[in-house]
Amino acid sequence: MKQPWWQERIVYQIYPRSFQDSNGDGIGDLRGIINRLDYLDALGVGVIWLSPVYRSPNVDNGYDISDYYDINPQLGTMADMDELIKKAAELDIRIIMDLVINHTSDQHVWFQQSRDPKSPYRDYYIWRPGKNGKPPNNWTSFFAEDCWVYDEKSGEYYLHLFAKEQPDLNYNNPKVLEEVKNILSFWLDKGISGFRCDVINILYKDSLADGRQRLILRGIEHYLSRPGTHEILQSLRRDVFSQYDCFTVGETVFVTPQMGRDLCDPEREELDMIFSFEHMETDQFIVKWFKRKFHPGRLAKAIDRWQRALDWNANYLENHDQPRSVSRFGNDGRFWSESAKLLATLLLTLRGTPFIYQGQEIGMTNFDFTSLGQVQDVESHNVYHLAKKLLIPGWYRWRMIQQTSRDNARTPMQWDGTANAGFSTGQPWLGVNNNFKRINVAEQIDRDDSILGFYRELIRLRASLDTLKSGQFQLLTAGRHVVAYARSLENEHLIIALNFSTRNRRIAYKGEVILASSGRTAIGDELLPYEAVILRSMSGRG
Ligand code: TEU
Ligand code: CA
Repeated sequence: MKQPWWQERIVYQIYPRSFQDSNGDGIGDLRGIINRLDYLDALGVGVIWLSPVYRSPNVDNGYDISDYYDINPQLGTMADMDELIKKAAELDIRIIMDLVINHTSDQHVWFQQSRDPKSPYRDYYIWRPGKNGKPPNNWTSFFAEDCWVYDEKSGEYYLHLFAKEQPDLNYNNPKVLEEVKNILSFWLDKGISGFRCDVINILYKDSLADGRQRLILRGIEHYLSRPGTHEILQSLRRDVFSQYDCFTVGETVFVTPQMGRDLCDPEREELDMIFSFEHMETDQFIVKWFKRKFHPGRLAKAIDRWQRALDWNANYLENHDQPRSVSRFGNDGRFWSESAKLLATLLLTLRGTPFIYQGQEIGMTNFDFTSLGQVQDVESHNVYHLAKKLLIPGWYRWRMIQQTSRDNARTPMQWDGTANAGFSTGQPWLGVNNNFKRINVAEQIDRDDSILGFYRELIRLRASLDTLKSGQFQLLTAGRHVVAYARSLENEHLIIALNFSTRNRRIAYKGEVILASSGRTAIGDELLPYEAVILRSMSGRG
C-alpha cells in the first residue's frame, strides 16, 4: 500500500533563533535557513518543521505570538518566508509551521483590547472575578507560577497556563475558532504543508472549578483532552485541513495511549499523529526536574507501548524543550560518537515518522554553562526561583537546571570551528557550547564514519527498505544493557539490536548485517560498546 508522503519523509526541526544567523545580529533568521537548505537536502530531509517565526515579543521565544499574520522582524520578512517556501519546494522539501493557539502573547492586539471589559475582544480570553480577594481557582501553571493574573483596570483575573505573558484563549467563544481557521488558511495558501500543533490537547477548558489536590498542574482534569478539544480538532480538519495536501502533528502533553488513539483515529478525523511524552519521562521522578538513572529497558518499554498503541506515530528523542539525547540516553564522553549513532539507529528504525532536531545529527551535547546568568529560558528561571522558595539548596537547584533546562537544546548550531561555531559573526543571543571546535558540521560532513555520515546512511537505508518504512514493530528484548526489536513486512524480518553499555554484550540474534554503527560487516555474537546493528534475519524472527 502506498503511504502518504508524510509517512515516507524525514522531518527536521529548526529552532530558527539558533540555527543560522545571516546578518551578524546574533540571532538565527530565515535567510540563514535559506542558505542552509542544500545541507538539509544532502542529509535527506523531506520536511522542515519551523518553530514559531511569527511576530512575538519573545518571552517564550516565539511561543508567545503577537501577530499570526506577520514574521518576527528579528527573523526576517514575509518576503524571506515566501522565498524559503519556494526554494525549499525546488528541493522537494516541504515546510510545516508551529501552530500555537492555546494562548497568544499579552502583546497581541486581541489581548490588548480585551483588557477593556466592554471590548468585543473581552471574550477572546478567560477573564473571571476573584474569590474573596483570591484568584478564581486553585490551578497551577506549566511554568511553575500561579496561573491567574489580576488586572487592576477591570478588577478581574485572566488565565494563563504558561507564562503570565501567554494568556489562554477562550474556546467557548466561537469567534476564536473562526480566527484560527483564517490563520490556518492564510499560511496553507502560502504553500506550507501542515502544522505542528502546540499543546493541542488542552485547548478547551470544561470548567474553571478548583482542581483536585496534586503536586503539579492542579486543575488539569478540567482541560486535558476534553470532548470540546476533540470537537475543535474535528472542525479544523473538516473546514480547513481537508481542503489541502497537508498533515498535522499534535504536541500532546500528559497524553495516554487511549487519548492518543482518539486523537489519531482516522475515522474521527482529528490529527495525523502526535508527540507523546512517556518515553521522555522514563528518566525522571514525577516531574522532569527530578532525574533518576537512565535505564534503556524502561525507555524501550515506553516506546513499545506507544508503538503498539497507534498505527502510526511521530518519533523523536529531542526537541527544543528537551535536553540533548546523547547527554541523556547516551554517553557524551568516551563513547560520544558511538552512542549518538546508536540513538540515530533507534530513531530511524521505529515505525512512524522520524523527527530529527537540529544538531542531533552531529551529536550536539547539553550546554556547558556555569551559572544561571547564562541561561535565558523563562521556564528555567521560574523553576529556579520556585525551588529557592521551597528551600532547595543552591547546588541542587543548579544541577536541576543543568540536567533539564530547555536551553540545553537551544545553544547555537555548531557549523564549523571558526568564531561562534559559524553560527554568527556577532555575539550569539545564547552561548555557544565550548566543544564546538570538536563537534561541528564541517568536521563531520565529508567523513562517512562520522555521526552525520551515519545519519545520512540511515536515512538512505530507510528510504530504500520498505520494511523499515512500513513494517510492523515487535519488541524482542528490553534489558538493562541491550534493547532489540524486529520490523517485519511480508517475508522480511529485520532485527535491530542496540547495546546501551560501555562493555561488549552478547546477543542471540543472527543474520546478515545490513548496517552496523561501528562499520563492521560481521558481528559474531557480541556487540561492541554502544554498537547498534540492523540484521536481516534468515530464520523468521531470529
Ligand atoms: O511545550 C509544552 C510543554 O508542556 C512542555 O514540553 C514545556 O516545554 C515545559 O517544559 C513543561 O514543563 C510547548 C512548546 O514546545 C514550548 O516550547 C512552549 O514553551 C510551550 O508549549 C508554550 O507554548
Ligand atoms: Ca540575524
